[in-house]
Amino acid sequence: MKPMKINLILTAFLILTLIACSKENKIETKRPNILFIMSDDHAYQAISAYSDKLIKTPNIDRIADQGMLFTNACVGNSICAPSRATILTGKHTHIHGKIDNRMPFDTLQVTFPQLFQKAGYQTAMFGKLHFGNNPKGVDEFMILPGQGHYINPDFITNKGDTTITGYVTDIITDLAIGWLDKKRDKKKPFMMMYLHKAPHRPWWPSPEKFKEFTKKKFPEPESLFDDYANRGTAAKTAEMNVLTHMMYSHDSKIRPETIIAMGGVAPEIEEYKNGFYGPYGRANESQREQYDIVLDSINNFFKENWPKMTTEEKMKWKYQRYMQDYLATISSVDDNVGRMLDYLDANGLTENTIVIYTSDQGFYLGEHGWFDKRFIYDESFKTPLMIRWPNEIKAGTTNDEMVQNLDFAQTFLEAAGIEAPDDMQGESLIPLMKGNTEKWNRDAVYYHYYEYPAVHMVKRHYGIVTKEYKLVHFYYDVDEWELYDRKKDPQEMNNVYNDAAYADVVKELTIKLANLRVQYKDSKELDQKYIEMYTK
Ligand code: SGN
Ligand code: CA
Repeated sequence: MKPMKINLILTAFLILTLIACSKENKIETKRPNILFIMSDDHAYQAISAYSDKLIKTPNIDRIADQGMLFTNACVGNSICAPSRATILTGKHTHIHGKIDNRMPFDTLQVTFPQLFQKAGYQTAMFGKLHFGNNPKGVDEFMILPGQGHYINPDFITNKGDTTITGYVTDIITDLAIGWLDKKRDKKKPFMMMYLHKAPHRPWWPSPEKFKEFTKKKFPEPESLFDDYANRGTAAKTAEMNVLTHMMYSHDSKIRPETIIAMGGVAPEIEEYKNGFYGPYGRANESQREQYDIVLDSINNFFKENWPKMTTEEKMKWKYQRYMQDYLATISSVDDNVGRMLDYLDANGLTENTIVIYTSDQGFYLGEHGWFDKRFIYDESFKTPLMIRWPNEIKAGTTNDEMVQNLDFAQTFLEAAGIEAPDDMQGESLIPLMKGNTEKWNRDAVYYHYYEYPAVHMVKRHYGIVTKEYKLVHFYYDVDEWELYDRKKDPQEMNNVYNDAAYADVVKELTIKLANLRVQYKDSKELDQKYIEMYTK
C-alpha cells in the first residue's frame, strides 16, 4: 500500500477513536456522582435547617439551602442495622430479614452499591456500617467494627484491620476526602457512602468540643416531665427515661471513683467502671489530660450538688449533661461536613454531585422524658433528609411528602440511569426533587419495629402513618392499639383510639393498614416467625 493511503487510513482511524472517546467522556461526565452522608442517631431537632433551638449547624444547612429539605422523611423501623439494610436493599425489614440489630444480614442479597459498581461507578464506603465486615459492591472500604469507638477508633478495611489515632468524626472525613482526592479514577463517576458514628451513645465529644459545650445551657422540651397519661403500656414501660435509665458513668461521665467516694449511688459499680473506662480508657495520655480538665469540673459539681438536688433538679441536670455531650458530637459532624463540601467546591465537583444528608433514624432529645428511638412516635420515626443536586434541584426548596429510607436506593439508581430490580419496594424521589409533585401518589407509609425484649424495652409494634394520623398496633405481650391526630396533637400526648369522634378514622385506617401489609408482603405469619427466631 502507498504511504499516502496508509496515512489516510490512520488519520480516519484516529478521528473515529477520538469521536468514540469524547462520546464516552460525555456520557461519563453526565452521570452524577452520589455522596451519601449519614450520621447515627442524628435527631432532626438538632439540625438548624429544621430548628435552631438547640444548635446551629451551618454546614449541614448548606445542603438544604442549596437543595431540598424534606420535612416528613421517616424510617420503616427506627433502629440502626435494620435501617441501614433497608437503605442498601430498598426493602422493608421483614423482607431483607435484618429486622433488628441482632439478626444476621443475608449478604447474598442485592444492594444498590453492587449495582453502581457493575454500572462502572467508582464506589467506596467509610465509617459506620454496623454489620458485616465485608460490604459488597464497594471498591474500597474502611468501616468501624460494630458500633465503633469515638476515640482512636479501629477500622476493618479491604487490606486488614487497623487503628487510627484521633477523633472518629475527623478520621472518617480524612479517609473519605483522601479517597476522593487520591484513590479514585477521576474519569469515572463515584458513589461514596460517608457514614458517621456520631452522635451515637455513649456520647464522647472531641476534647475541644467537650470543653466548649459543657459551658452551654439548652432549653428543655415541653414534655421532659411527661407522665405518659393517655398513652398505652408501651410508653409507660419503655426504659429510656433520661432521669431513671441514663447511667451516671456511661452517660453523664461521673467517674466510678466519684460514685464510690459518695458512698456508691447504685450497686452496679462494675457497670459504671466499664461504662466510663471503656471509652475513656481508649484515650492516650495527652488526650486524657484534655478530657480530665472538663471531667474534673463535672465530677466536682456532681459530688457537691447531687445529694442536695430534688428529683426535678436531677432530671434537669441530667438533661443538660446529655445535651452538652450529644450536641458537641454533632458540632464535629457539622464541621466535617463543611470540610467535605469545601472539598467538592474546590475541586469542581459540586455541580454534578448529588449530596444527601440523613440519619439512620431520629432520636429523642428529652421529649417525653426520653433518649434513644425505636418508637413510631415522631421524634424517632422521622429522620433528617436533605438533598442537593444543583443541576436538577431548585435551591432552598422544601418538600413535605411522606418519604422513607426505603426510597433511597431507587432514587440513586434512577439518578444514575441504572435499572432498579423489580423487587425493591420504595419509590424514586426524583420527581419530588425536580418539583413534579403531581407524579407522587403515596399518602401513607408502613412501619414495623421488632427488637423486644431488649435494651430500652420498646414493645413490638407496626403501624400506618399519613400526614394527618398515626395508627399503631403494639403486640407480642400486649394487644393494644393507639391513634394519634398528628395535626391537633403534634406532640402525641393523647391516644384517641377509643374516642368515638375518631371511630371513622380508626375504621378507615385499619383497612388501609391491612392493605399496606399485603402490599409490602408483611403478615401475621411473618410476625410469628420473627418472634420465634428471636426468642429461641
Ligand atoms: C447500644 C446503646 C443503646 C442503643 C443501641 C442500639 N447503648 O446498645 O442505647 O439503643 O446501641 O443503637 S450503649 O451501651 O452503646 O450506650 S443503634 O443505633 O445501633 O440501633
Ligand atoms: Ca442509629
